[in-house]
Amino acid sequence: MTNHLGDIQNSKAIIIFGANPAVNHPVGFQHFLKAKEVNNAKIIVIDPRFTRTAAKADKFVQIRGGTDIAFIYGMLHLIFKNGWDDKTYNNDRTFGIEAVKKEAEKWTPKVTADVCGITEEQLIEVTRLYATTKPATLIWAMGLTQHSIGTGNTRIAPILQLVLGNMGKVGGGTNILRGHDNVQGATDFGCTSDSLPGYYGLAEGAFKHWSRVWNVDYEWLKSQFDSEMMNKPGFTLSRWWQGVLEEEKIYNGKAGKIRAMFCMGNGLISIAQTNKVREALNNLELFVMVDPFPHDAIAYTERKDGVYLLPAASQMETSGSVTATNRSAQWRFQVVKPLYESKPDEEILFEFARRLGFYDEFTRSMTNIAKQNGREKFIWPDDATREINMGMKTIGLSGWTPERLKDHTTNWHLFDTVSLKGKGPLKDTYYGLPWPCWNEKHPGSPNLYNNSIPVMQGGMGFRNNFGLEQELFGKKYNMLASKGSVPPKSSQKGGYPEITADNIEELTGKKLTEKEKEIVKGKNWKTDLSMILVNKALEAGLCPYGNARARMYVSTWPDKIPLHREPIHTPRPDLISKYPTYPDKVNQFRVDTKFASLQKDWLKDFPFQLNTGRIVTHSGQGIEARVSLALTEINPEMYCQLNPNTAAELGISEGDFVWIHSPEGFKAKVKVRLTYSLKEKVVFAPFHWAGVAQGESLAKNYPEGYVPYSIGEAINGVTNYGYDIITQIPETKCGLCRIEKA
Ligand SMILES: Nc1nc2c(c(=O)[nH]1)N[C@H]1C(S)=C(S)[C@@H](COP(=O)(O)OP(=O)(O)OC[C@H]3O[C@@H](n4cnc5c(=O)[nH]c(N)nc54)[C@H](O)[C@@H]3O)O[C@H]1N2
Ligand SMILES: Nc1nc2c(c(=O)[nH]1)N[C@H]1C(S)=C(S)[C@@H](COP(=O)(O)OP(=O)(O)OC[C@H]3O[C@@H](n4cnc5c(=O)[nH]c(N)nc54)[C@H](O)[C@@H]3O)O[C@H]1N2
Ligand SMILES: [Mo]
Repeated sequence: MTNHLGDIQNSKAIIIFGANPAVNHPVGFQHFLKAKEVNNAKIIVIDPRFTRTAAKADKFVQIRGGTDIAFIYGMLHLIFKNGWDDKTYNNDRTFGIEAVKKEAEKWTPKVTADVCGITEEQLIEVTRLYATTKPATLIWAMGLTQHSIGTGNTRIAPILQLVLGNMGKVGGGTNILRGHDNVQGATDFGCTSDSLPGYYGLAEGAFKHWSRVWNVDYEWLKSQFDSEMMNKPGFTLSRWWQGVLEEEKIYNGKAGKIRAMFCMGNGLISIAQTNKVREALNNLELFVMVDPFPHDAIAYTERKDGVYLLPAASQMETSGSVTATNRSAQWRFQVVKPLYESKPDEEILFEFARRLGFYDEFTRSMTNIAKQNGREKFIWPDDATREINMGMKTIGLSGWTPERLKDHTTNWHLFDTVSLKGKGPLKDTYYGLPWPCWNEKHPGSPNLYNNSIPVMQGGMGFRNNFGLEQELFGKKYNMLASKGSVPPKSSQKGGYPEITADNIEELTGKKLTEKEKEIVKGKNWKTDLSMILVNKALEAGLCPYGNARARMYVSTWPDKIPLHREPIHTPRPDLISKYPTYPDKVNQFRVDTKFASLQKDWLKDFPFQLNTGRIVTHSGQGIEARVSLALTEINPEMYCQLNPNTAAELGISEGDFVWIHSPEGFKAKVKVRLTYSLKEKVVFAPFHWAGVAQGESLAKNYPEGYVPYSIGEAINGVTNYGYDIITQIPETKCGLCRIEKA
């Protein structure tokens, strides 16, 4: 999220792609409604379903799933044609618009309407409204990401905002509504298989940086790995099962196939190919589940040994910082001590580290921090937070001291909900210190890339992350921002590169002492633990990461600019030759991923489109709500939705059971609810149920006395094979299926 929920109240137009905040972010959605009521903002919803969010919209366009790139190019076509693009902004602050313009030429209203399944008038009306209203914000969530072209989707949306000059503006930006409590924090802290904490990557330099922070010898760290694999991304959550089953080639170094699984806080049945997950669970040698609840995934294995369920304490029983969707942090204070035998996650991890023989290394930097503060033992989670302050420069977490975070949380009544600005003792800070919060004096950055305010008030340009020069159409482009395009009070008059020991004196115009020079030698702002480089840059009004151009064109990616590609299982096979998916990909996160080899005309056998998502009374994989009697009572059973006309054609009535068949040969038995919110031949199903597999109840497999109040077919048993080309997120929003009356 570049801006924040309150800031949406400053928007005059809000376009929502593939998000249903009325249902999934009902508290945050209040800000959208206020923008409409108080600021007369126009809400535009682009979704294959007429959702509760769409019910509040001024304009709703019911596009075919998986065609957002086409739709946005259709908008861009009209924007360029009518001169609605912000030329000064793009001249000064972006790179690659020529390539976008060239692609947009192809997307006339006629072509776009055909691909998206809409009318030309709808596209024209929405584009005129959105492009001529400022400031305007763009919202997205899972409707854009869960596709084989998910990465393309999440690039084209900011490109639209850049072309219109909406990025880095109050009331503008791209506001991506994140999922779980603290999912932003989990991402920042490196819970992905291709990066160390803080997006440092997996290169040797990244490991060396963190070994300095952790105070462990780099060689020791290296010795923990199969050296060949240390710098390679691991398996992803969506494909771990392939590493167990080894049906296809895996690239897992000396270790070979996966034999053990330790799962902490995930539903497991929430990923696509549930039947493969089930098989993999049965084939592990060891399966450890750390969760507050006796979990559905346990029921998916028949095994009687090698399975351990460790009771985790819940969030009420733990404390520490959690990061909200807008990159701001709050301190969570413990409400009660862990009940019964449960333990907080970190204690379980400490215990593992102890038994595996690396507790000392695991906790060393916290112990050092304690000693520096005259204490014998580290304090959890305060000293862990201080460790992060020291190491996570990339996203600017140095200013998130435990003291400041607690101060903000306990005094939250002192902050304005629209601007996030504090009052009284907390004036000149923004609530939760949204990152980057460069140092202990920095107020946090409510809106990313806002170059109209000084860096020490939360301003900045775009990050200099991709070198100083790029080539496009045979011409070389400087990647730094133009002269004049710079936050006020800066020692530089225009663009500048990221801060290093070598350029700091020249950029700030200030000399370092000999001692300082010695300390920062060979370092840059990301790796200098002394903070000298960051602090000196800030004193000169410079942003540590530089002041560069936002990049629309990426020469090293499969799609240099986003391209529309039909879903692997497309309901428009006639469009495959024009908009084919990618070639199959070899060794992506240690497995091969199929694209082109699977894309064909599936339609004659699987004539219905399958879309999945959420309902308000249930959550995620569902265990947390299906063990609540009150919530289960509101939505007691798994179901799918169908358009009444489609149902009538199949002789299906409300309440009938159907079999949903997938191209992979799996099936699910589900009750039908009828609704005109879906177009004909589209099926929608929530993914909150588990405990029934291809019609078979797994109730017998739960620990005795722990069957949830409601179990049901997991729709991920039939969501189709399909993964994003960069991230490997499953294509759960765009599949095909066949429906038969059960
Ligand atoms: N009550 C409740 N709230 C939740 C959750 C929950 O489980 N229950 N989960 C949380 C989590 S983890 C997350 S990630 C968020 C997710 O929040 P959302 O992304 O809002 O959730 P979804 O319902 O998965 O999908 C959003 C919308 O995308 C639409 N869509 C599907 N395909 C396409 C497409 O190709 N293009 C477009 N434009 N739209 C499409 C769907 O029809 C749906 O209306 O919600 C969070 N909030
Ligand atoms: N078909 C389809 N599939 C989807 C999606 C979709 O839209 N369609 N959406 C995807 C998305 S966006 C998401 S985020 C996933 C969600 O899928 P999951 O992440 O599997 O969902 P949750 O049910 O939230 O799982 C969280 C688990 O953590 C446990 N837990 C809660 N607090 C703690 C704690 O403090 N410690 C520990 N150790 N455990 C805890 C809960 O009891 C629960 O079992 O599903 C994905 N799958
Ligand atoms: Mo999510």
